[in-house]
Amino acid sequence: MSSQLGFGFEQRIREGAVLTLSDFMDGIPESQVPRVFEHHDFKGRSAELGAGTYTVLTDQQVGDNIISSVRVPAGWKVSLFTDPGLQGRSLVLTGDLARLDGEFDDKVSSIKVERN
Ligand SMILES: [Ca+2]
Repeated sequence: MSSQLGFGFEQRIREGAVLTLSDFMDGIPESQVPRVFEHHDFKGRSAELGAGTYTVLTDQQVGDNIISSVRVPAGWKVSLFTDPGLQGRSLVLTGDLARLDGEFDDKVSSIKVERN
């Protein structure tokens, strides 16, 4: 992927590092960044995810097998995966989803976030 942000995250993605929000937030208004939620209807604990590849989900990203809804602002694409390392079943979102279905609810283990 090409870097529009210029923080050098491509190198860290290749190395398989877990990226944190602070790696990407500089200069991007918070409301324009995708956010994942612990519960349906955008409730519970939540975390903003800047552009990048989250090969595992730490508590900073709400956690593994916990996410139940996702806000995706216009211009973003969020790909959810049921296994770590962008493996397993996948679901691509380009808009808000208030209720993940049974295939993905509490089963998301890695995420790719891109700007369209
Ligand atoms: Ca949940």
